[in-house]
Amino acid sequence: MKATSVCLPLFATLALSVAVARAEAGQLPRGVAPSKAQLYTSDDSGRWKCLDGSKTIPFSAVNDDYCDCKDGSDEPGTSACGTGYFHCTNVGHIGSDIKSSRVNDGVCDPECCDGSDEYDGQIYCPNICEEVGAKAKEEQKRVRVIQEQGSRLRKQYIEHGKSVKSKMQEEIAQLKGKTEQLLKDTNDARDKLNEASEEVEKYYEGTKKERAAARWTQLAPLIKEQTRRLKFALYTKKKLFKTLKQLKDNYNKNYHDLAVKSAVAGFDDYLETLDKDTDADPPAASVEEGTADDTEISADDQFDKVTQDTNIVLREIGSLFELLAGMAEDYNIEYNDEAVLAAVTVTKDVERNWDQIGLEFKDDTELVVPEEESDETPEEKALKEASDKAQSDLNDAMAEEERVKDRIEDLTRKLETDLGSDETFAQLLDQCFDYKDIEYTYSVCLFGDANQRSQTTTFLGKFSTWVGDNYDTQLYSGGTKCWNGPDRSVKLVMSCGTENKILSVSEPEKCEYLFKLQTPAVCPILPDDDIEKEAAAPEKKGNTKNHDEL
Ligand code: MAN
Repeated sequence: MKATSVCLPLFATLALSVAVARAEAGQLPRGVAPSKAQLYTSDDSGRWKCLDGSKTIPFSAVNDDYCDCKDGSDEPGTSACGTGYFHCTNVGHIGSDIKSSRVNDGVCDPECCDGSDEYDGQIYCPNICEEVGAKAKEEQKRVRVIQEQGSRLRKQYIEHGKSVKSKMQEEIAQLKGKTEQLLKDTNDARDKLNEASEEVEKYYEGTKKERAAARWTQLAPLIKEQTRRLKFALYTKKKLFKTLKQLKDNYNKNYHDLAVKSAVAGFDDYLETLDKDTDADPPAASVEEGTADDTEISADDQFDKVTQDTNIVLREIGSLFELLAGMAEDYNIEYNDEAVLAAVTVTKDVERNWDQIGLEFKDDTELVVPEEESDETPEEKALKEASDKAQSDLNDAMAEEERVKDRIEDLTRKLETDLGSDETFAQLLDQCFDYKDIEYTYSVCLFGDANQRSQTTTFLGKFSTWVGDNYDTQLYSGGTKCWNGPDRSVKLVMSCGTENKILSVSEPEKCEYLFKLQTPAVCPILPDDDIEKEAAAPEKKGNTKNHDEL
């Protein structure tokens, strides 16, 4: 039915009583939507029943500015009831209902672009429906274009989702079929490596003596030199020991020479530690150089042993010499104690000798053990190569097993993920998006993690669930705990758009973030027919059935 009875703004001089005119026969009462016309007809005796059935009144009482019905249905065109609804026809745009209390309230309601809600002359509300309608149509067109493109993309996502899912299922079945063989391959490779290692071992065991002898030949000069140094050190130590012993036995106790007494006391202490610490004196056997025939000890061990023994003796020389040198510095020459004088002479001798020969104990003349000469035999080379190959085969087999295991895990996770109706979200699975604001860069990998980055990265949560039934809102939870607040979490709300993009990020509550993502994945699915017709519309305007609906 056409809306012919709607009043446009009346002249300001018109009185309210006139404005609240009773419906003429065949005319719709003011404020009644054309779709409700059937409800506003009088019976044969000119009476009308409130829509809630609460009362029957004369039809002429409809819109008489007096509220008769409980539901306010008798006053759709006045504010007498306030509880009913006034319909603005809004020709040129879309009709709308407003609360009847807003009729003639002196405010041009934006819902009534035709100004029909203000007809008592208090205020003039121009009809701007053409303009508003044109704008709304423009906006509708813009949205429609996005939805059409989005719909096409979403259909592609769905196709992709279906094929990806079945491919994943095939792959997982194929990989699972392979795992037993891979395990066997790894075990075989491990057995082969063990065999090859045993062969190498055996070879080394068999050539052990030969190699030990070669090493003895190689290190012999070094061991010889180290042994010579040890002998010299032992000789010096003995000399110092003997000197102190003679001093202790023969010095004249009547002189009370403190320097001498201190040296003797120090020697007594030394003797005491010697009793307790048997290791302090190197065993005589160490002085032997050893030979290649010596199967008990390797050349390297022999060299280490002689070197360690030398170091022990050097430390002792240090202690003994210190006692004598201290005394030689401070003793009382006046006493002319023969034992003391003899000890001082030996001390000076050792000092002189040490300055010349002892130089070789300095760090820069340290003996350095060379690497073992490897005259690799062809057999050894072949065995080593076989062992290396077996090791690398085992590594490859293990890596392949691991790769297949990881892939199965990844595929299982993806297959178990709720990718929305028609698997739409398979396209976005693990796709990541960033959004930069002044302070932070936010990121989310769909069905994965959300983060907040500045100097450091703060974990905002992991995908936990869809919210509601529309597949347009996701929750990421279990993020880093907020100081004095909850664990961080993200609500990701999606809207239709032609590209995947985060539009905004906010933090409505402390540590509770709101990401707005635009994506074709939530665009409405339009029938292909509609889209084709839309695309063809400019050329075939006349033939396009739905065009006016845009
Ligand atoms: C960091 C950021 C903010 C958050 C505060 C809470 O600064 O994660 O987003 O509001 O911590 O202390």
